[in-house]
Amino acid sequence: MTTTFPDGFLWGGATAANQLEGGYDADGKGPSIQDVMPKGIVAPPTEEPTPENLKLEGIDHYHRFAEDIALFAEMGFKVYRFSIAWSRIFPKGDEETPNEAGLAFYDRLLDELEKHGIEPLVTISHYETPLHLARTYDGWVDRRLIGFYERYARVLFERFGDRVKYWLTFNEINSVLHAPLMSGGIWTPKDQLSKADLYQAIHHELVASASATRIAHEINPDIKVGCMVIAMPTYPLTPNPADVLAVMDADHENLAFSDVHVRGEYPGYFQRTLRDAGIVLDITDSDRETLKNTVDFVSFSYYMSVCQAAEGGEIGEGNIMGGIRNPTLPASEWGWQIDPVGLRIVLNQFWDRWGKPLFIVENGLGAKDQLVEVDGVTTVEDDYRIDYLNDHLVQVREAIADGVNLLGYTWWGPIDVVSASTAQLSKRYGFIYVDRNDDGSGTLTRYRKKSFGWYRDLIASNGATLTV
Ligand code: BGP
Repeated sequence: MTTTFPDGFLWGGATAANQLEGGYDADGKGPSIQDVMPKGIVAPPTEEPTPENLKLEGIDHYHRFAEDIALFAEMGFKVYRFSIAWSRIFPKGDEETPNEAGLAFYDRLLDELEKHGIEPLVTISHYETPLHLARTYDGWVDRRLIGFYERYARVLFERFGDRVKYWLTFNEINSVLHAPLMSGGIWTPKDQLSKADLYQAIHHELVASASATRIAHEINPDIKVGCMVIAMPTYPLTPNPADVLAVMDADHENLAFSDVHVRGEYPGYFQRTLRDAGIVLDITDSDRETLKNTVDFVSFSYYMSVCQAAEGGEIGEGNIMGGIRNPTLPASEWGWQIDPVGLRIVLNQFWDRWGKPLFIVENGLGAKDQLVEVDGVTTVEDDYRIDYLNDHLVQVREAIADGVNLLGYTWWGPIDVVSASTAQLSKRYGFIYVDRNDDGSGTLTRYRKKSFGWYRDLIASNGATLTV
């Protein structure tokens, strides 16, 4: 058996608290923005949590985490990426002292991972800003969020820093321009926000991220902190230089966030964007110093590529930012275009650009699954998911052969969770099926899909069972 995956490659899966935990008000948890987003990003938030919001119960991981982690262990996971719900730790977000019961929950979760020898990878903020911070401060538009986040991050590093080596500061930080509420906790509706407000919010998040990196390294120099961005390779729709230039502009908008995280300062093209828009950001000398605390690695989600053009082209569906449809590629049932080669391209692009270790912390296929009985066992014959996974990992193997330094790969939603964009449960990513439906019905029983055994064998062989 041959494999180009390095020894110690971190195979696993990734989730986010608000999409699977449930227990939305358990043990002193305060409401987060997700508790009032019953439709994800496809409709405005509600005033109060409403029963039709599937995230309030999620898949009840809050009470079933031991069972779920045992299933991950059965697949041989080396790493599990999860997020900490900010409002479990600081229910409103601006308190002085944390909620002990919230911290204790993550102690128990980490105990379970340790029992199975699974390395934790923790996202500090995954689309779940405390609702109070959104409503009272308008989220990251307000500079005071930096201090609240620093306090929160410090509590986490002090409590868990000797048990958790890998940390991510913000999930998909480059999505703020596209999903201001979900990504930036910004309560003002998107169409009423000025560009200046959005860029100021971005600046505050970037400073908070760098500050958290500094705090983590002070508390424990062994901690590795990464940024996390949506990777969306962008192709010119035609060879027309104007289209290639449109790609450059789109790349700049997407990559600025990691450029700052890796280089510790704003790139020239970003400053030009601000100049051209007549925006003068409030950036203090102390902010500039803080930004110099650069990340140890770059992590990203990868679902799809897009095209860009100076004019024309048909806008397609996509992961938050989207773009022009590529006429050469197939798409998922939700219109996200499937492009395994794009993953190799983006891995090379990122490695060439930053020379920092990379981590694929999300990749996956949302699909409608059908439960069936096979030899008396309830399962899902999800060959489409296996094909997607196989084809993407073949390209990952190629990228590693190209010389890319890759720490690991975590499949998005190894167990079915509530979708971030549409808040559906029927958009399933898991190797484990959860009996819960979009109308909230279901027993919450877990079933192993066909992909469960496929991924288990793949991990056991360190990638050697891939087929071309
Ligand atoms: C990413 C988010 C995740 C996740 C994933 C799949 O953008 O970081 O939280 O949900 O996309 O997206 P969706 O759930 O919308 O299908």
